[in-house]
Amino acid sequence: MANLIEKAKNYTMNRRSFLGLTATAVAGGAAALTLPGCGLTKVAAPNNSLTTKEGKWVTVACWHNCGGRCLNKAYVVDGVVLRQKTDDTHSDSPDYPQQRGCLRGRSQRKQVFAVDRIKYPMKRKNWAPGGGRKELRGQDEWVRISWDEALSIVTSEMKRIRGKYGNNSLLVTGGPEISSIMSLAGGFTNHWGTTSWGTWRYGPAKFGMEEGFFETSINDRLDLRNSQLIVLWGANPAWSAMGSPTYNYWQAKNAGAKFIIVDPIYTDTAETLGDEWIPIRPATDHAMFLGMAHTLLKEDAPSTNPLIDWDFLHRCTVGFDADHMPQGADSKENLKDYILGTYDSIPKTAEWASEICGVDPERIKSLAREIAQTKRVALFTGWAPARTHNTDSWPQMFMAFGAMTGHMGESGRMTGVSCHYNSGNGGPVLVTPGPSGLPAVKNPVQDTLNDAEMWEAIVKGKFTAGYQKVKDINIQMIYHGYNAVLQTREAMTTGIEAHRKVEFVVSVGHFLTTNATYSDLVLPATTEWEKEGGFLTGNREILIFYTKATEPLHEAKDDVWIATEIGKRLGVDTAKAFPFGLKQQLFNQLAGAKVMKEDGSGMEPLVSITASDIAAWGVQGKPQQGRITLQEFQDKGIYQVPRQVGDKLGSIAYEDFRKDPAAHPLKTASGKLEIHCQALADLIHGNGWTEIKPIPSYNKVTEGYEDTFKDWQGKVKGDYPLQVIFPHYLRRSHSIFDNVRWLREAWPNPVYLSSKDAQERGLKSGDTVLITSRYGKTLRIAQVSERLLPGVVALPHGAWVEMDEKAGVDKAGADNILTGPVATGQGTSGWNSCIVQVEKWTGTALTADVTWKQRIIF
Ligand SMILES: Nc1nc2c(c(=O)[nH]1)N[C@H]1C(S)=C(S)[C@@H](COP(=O)(O)OP(=O)(O)OC[C@H]3O[C@@H](n4cnc5c(=O)[nH]c(N)nc54)[C@H](O)[C@@H]3O)O[C@H]1N2
Ligand SMILES: Nc1nc2c(c(=O)[nH]1)N[C@H]1C(S)=C(S)[C@@H](COP(=O)(O)OP(=O)(O)OC[C@H]3O[C@@H](n4cnc5c(=O)[nH]c(N)nc54)[C@H](O)[C@@H]3O)O[C@H]1N2
Ligand SMILES: [Mo]
Repeated sequence: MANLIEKAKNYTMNRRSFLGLTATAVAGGAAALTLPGCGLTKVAAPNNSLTTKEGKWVTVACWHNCGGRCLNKAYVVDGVVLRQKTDDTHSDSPDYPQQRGCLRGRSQRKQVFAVDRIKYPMKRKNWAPGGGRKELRGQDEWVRISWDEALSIVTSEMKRIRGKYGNNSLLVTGGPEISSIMSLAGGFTNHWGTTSWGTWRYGPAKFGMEEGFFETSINDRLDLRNSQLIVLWGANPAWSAMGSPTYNYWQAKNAGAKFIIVDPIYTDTAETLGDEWIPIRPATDHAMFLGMAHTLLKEDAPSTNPLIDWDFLHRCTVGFDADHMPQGADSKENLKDYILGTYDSIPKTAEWASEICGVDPERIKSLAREIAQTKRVALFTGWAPARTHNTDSWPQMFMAFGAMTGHMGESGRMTGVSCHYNSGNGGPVLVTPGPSGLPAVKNPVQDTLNDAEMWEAIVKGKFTAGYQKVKDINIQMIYHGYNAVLQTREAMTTGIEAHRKVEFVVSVGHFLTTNATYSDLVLPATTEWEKEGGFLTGNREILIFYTKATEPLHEAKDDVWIATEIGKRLGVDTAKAFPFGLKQQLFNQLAGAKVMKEDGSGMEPLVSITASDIAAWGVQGKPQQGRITLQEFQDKGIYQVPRQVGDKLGSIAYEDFRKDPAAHPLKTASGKLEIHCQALADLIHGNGWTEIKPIPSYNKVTEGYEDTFKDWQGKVKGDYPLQVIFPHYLRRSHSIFDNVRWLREAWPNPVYLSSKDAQERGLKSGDTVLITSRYGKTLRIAQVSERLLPGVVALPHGAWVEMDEKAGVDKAGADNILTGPVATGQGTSGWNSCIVQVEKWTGTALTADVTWKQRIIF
């Protein structure tokens, strides 16, 4: 195996030979290499013996949680990936686009074959049963150990801790494999949250959006070309939805659509697609919508200036005005009177909104008019504006405005979430794998910690379990499976404290990530490239089937093996969780894969399987007839449903409902879209943190714009005068890829500051700055830009924390060092409501992180 790594290194270290090998294959990705200051200075002689050997192109996994759903192919010789390419399975066209990868996917061999992979099980030098010197977690040395010793330590600590404190003292933060085994072993404390969707997570199903609506709240991409105006509200597909979304939007632009982007940043999306950019303060979107709604209510005149779709409102919604209230509701509690200020004497005018959101009142009004007067509008939002504290009424307001303007349920007209892999492409899934057949195992422990409170619960021994229900909890072990929670959940400062408090911490993963750094024991896991295979789903039109590129590297083991070995040592019947192996699971998913019939009338089997396929795979199964052969699916590695304008596979969200709401009711008490929704208010109340009204009234955001002032009326700024947001960044998929040097070089991870804020602080691009919040401090090199609204700071999401313990300062720009344990509403992760100060750093200046020492242990 060591030899294999050496071979890979010889190739990956040699920039010139890399360029020679890949000049045609990675035209897009190669941009990364044209920048100066490459960290790859060590040039080894190329190992020519591999280049002369015949290899094979394999569809490999691009398995990270980014917005892209792209084809990634690797040219493999002797288990070494010599180059990568992307979709060339068919020629590209707007209707039937190739699924092209980004520079992260194309750098993936740099990740899988990296010198900083965790190669062996290892323990902290000063660890002892019970924790040893726990305060050294995060700064200790590592000692290589055998798998046998590692597994014995894990299981003896688990047994000891659960014997002393009970099963709910074991926190498992992720990994379905270990979760199943631990469930069989008496259970564990789980955690929950809204990481991605913010307040779109649990609330919208209450007021009438379909469960899993994120797939089905907007029309499909071909219909998008029928929209005349596309509003992207807090969505940046050019950065956070790789692959086809921006290309699909581009087709709508070619067809004549105008794009308006509403975002604190003049994003690459605004630059690429935008006709107009409206800069808005973070977490103030709800106020702006109220201002727009007020404008329409004031100016609407049904016969001379129709701006509001009263027909849609009256037939399909409840709660907008006093005459259309749900049963039992107080008729005064309607949205219209709230907006007009009938009972609270505060009309929510454009001027009222402007004070909060920072957009000129005339611009608020003109946008409202334009949306109302344009016939076919796509009103889209990403999740980012909802990843804010105490904005549980924002999704309902967004949908209420869509209903007011009637942009729902017709061609070219839609209102909803456009984000991640469904960006600009809604509708039911057209091709899907079958189930793996693994049984579900129920966790007998009920306790579950909300992400916002998770670390605090460990430190303080209490957590919120509902309205006026605070429960005791005594977590003493943390098992980190498939996740990066110490890095990616709020309140990392408290998180580090929690990790130094408990008796045992173990991590399973690929690199010395933040989770691993603060553990006692680290277990090396295989990447998807070293496993049997799997599927990439999400984009409704494609199913990617990837297979193994190389055997497990070093001493890495897959999560099933690790969980099973732990289970055996705990005396669990592991066959209850894993009755058969990975190959059979994969086969079951292939045999059960379904694709939509061409006439749209239902699903049919995707894959033809013969008796000899079954024999060759060595699995249990029956031959079947499908659309493509198993061999073809494996060779291509993708099935993409052919699409063309006018086919039967399109989708118009809420079309049936709009036509006949009585025959196609929504899943609400009234069967309609509930602009007055008691169930939503009850949900928030029941969680026990905050309260909202049944109508989408404005709630002050915790750590939002208002909180940047110590005196709001007098407009006197406080200690944290700036709002920070955390764009999902091209260098990484969350925390993944942060250590890949090509990507570090291409995307240096600065903090973006507006020129105005920089000038006021005497800062210029290249200066090292200190960013301070109520909860922590971090350093970054400043990038001063005209592309940011003054008052807003943008720190890219996901950099691996690098604490200077003495100074109490992180050097890497880790976003969650700045966020705090603030739980509101739906238990929302409110990343984009966080306030900070930025100042010049007087200590040692930072160097670009591509020059930093890699975390190579052995
Ligand atoms: N401040 C701030 N924080 C945020 C966000 C934000 O906008 N701002 N965004 C949030 C969002 S939207 C999300 S979805 C979360 C993401 O939060 P996470 O899911 O915690 O983040 P990832 O970085 O994707 O972490 C995945 C980890 O799993 C590991 N891994 C990958 N494959 C395997 C495997 O096969 N086995 C094992 N054992 N491990 C594996 C990877 O190496 C990586 O460390 O972050 C959230 N955090
Ligand atoms: N490159 C990359 N792509 C990713 C990911 C990644 O880590 N890296 N992660 C993936 C995952 S899991 C998720 S959940 C998605 C997240 O996808 P998004 O939520 O769309 O991503 P963000 O970059 O956080 O935000 C999108 C835009 O919203 C703006 N914004 C932030 N706050 C506000 C606000 O309060 N109001 C308004 N109007 N605009 C605001 C930001 O400036 C940004 O331009 O991205 C996915 N795609
Ligand atoms: Mo996410």
